[in-house]
Amino acid sequence: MKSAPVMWMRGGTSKGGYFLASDLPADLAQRDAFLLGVMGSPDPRQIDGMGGADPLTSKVGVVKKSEREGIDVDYLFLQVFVDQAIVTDAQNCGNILAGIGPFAIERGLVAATGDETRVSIFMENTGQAAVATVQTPGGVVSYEGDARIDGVPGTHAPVPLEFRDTAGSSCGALLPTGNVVDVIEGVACTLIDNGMPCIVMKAEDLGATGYETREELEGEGFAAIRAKIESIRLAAGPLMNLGDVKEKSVPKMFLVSPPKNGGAINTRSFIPHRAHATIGVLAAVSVATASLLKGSPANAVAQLPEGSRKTLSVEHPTGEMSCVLEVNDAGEVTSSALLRTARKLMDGVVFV
Ligand code: NQM
Repeated sequence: MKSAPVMWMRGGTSKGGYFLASDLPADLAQRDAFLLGVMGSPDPRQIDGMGGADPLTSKVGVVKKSEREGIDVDYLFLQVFVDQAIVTDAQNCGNILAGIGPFAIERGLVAATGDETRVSIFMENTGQAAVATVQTPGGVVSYEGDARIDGVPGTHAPVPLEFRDTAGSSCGALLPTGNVVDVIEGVACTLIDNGMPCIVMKAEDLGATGYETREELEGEGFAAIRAKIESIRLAAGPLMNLGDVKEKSVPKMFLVSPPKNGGAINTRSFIPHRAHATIGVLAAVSVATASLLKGSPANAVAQLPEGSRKTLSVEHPTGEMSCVLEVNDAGEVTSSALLRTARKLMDGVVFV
């Protein structure tokens, strides 16, 4: 295949190509080869493709009308590696998810229902559902508005996202080892999956402050810590039911420290080999959930609000992401909600 219709969108703090499933090759090897060509991978600069030389801008959403009860569309997320010839569905992405509702309405898969349209989305990567609320004044998707999210300049139309039952999305259980803390390579870690497989560690236990910039995290001075983080990740993969994770983009790795700007917890994330400029959506939900677990490294540094409906502001290198968590009497997180925005950047045909 040499070309396909595509919409390029920013979803949250990520960016990528949004395709109808019917516009991509049905054969998975052919699909992946096509998408590598679209992004210009493998090449650290992705000079011969649309990718932005960053895992956060080398992403794909594949959408089709759903045949599932109560669901509007099915969404498959694909991470196209930048410098390796890998396309993986082993992770979900809550940022690209923010563009799925608008895209589904724009492509006529979902009819607008008044000023706001709720789109229910089945996330094929993890077999779970989300609901996105899209602004549709006059029945047309609007990207303009007053909502602001850290990591994105300006303001845009709000796209609130709601999740239920995300525990164990990829690992089979919220705590795949059954433990709040596992000590790996001498470091106390929480191996957790509330929508995204994550490993949460105290920054200070790795010799970091937790307040480094993305450049510092990716610099020479941090190389030894990065190597340690990667060896913990490789050891933890099988414990999290993810198998050998050498060539997988999960689990994501988190260094946590006390909040500095009035939030609940401060984070620095590796996804897993680049430092995140902000934080992933389901990753933030997973880290916020870890912070509620007594005895966990995250709990030790967190400032937690009272009540069964908690807004946890998760601080990251360029601001914060507020996660609204509903907690039941047993202290378990039953649902989460976050604010994102999205924007249509172009609609056309991409060539390889
Ligand atoms: O955790 C990046 C992103 C993500 C993932 C990554 C995400 C999520 O910020 O739901 O959004 O972890 O590779 O887009």
